Amino acid sequence: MQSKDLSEFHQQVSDMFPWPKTDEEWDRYRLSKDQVNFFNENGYLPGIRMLNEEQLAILREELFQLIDPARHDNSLFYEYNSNESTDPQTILFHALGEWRITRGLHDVLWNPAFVMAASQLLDDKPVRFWHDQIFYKPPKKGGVVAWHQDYSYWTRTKPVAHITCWCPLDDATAENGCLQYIPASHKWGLLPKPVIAGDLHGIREFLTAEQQKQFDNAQLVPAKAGEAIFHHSLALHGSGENKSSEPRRAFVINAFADGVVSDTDEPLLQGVPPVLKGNKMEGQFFPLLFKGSGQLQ
Ligand SMILES: O=C(O)CCC(=O)C(=O)O
Repeated sequence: MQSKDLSEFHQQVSDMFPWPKTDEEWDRYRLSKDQVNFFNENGYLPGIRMLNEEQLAILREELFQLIDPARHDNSLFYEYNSNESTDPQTILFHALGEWRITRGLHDVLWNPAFVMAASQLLDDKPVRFWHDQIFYKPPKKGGVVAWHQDYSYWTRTKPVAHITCWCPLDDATAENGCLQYIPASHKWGLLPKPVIAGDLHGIREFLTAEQQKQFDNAQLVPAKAGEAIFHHSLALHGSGENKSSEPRRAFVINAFADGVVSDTDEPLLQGVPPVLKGNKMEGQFFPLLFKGSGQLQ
């Protein structure tokens, strides 16, 4: 049976993430100036609490169902790769489009903690949804995500005004393949795109000697379950194998400042009607999530 397509609903369909009613309630989610400065300087910002234990339990259960193609209809995913790893020894599950299928992963787009931080890190602009992702690294043999810049896969949209929120459902550690960043690499400009689940260091051949040297300063960024890391779409990042005996599960929300346009006449995501070149990204698949941190609703 085909699931109901939750992309038709541009608000929460559950009461999982209570929407603040007053400016004071919103202030709970507001990033400090130091946090915004850290992001602008380094291109990433860890330690943003997104989910409590109850919300974590719901999203873990949804993800558990989604990674098993026998347990749900996966025709609504934009992409569904049970194993995207190019290394036969490892497995990397990677899918896009879960917001269309399960209630919690739909409603988390309207999580006040997400929309407030995203808007502040996009210079207080309104936040529009681009797409979501699941990355699941199974125990012992979880594959790598190669060093990359997210925008290198998104040049069909412009200008660069995109943000990523990466949220682990398990504590992410050096042993199970937490994210790693090169601080300030978002100031390097656009690099070529590597094969995402290919050689961890594939990008290096495109880097200058000076950029290569910055790998000495790469930061492993462990994160608690439910605590997100935000990053700039030009920040160079990747993640290693999961060698632990537990899974490493994460979902990702990709968004951009309202006003980003399509730069192609082709479909922007598989199965989604094209937004013609030069036209604003909006409509059923690209909902406005938040009017902006200066204009609370
Ligand atoms: O989950 C991972 O290890 C990689 C995530 C990632 O690269 C991203 O969200 O851009």
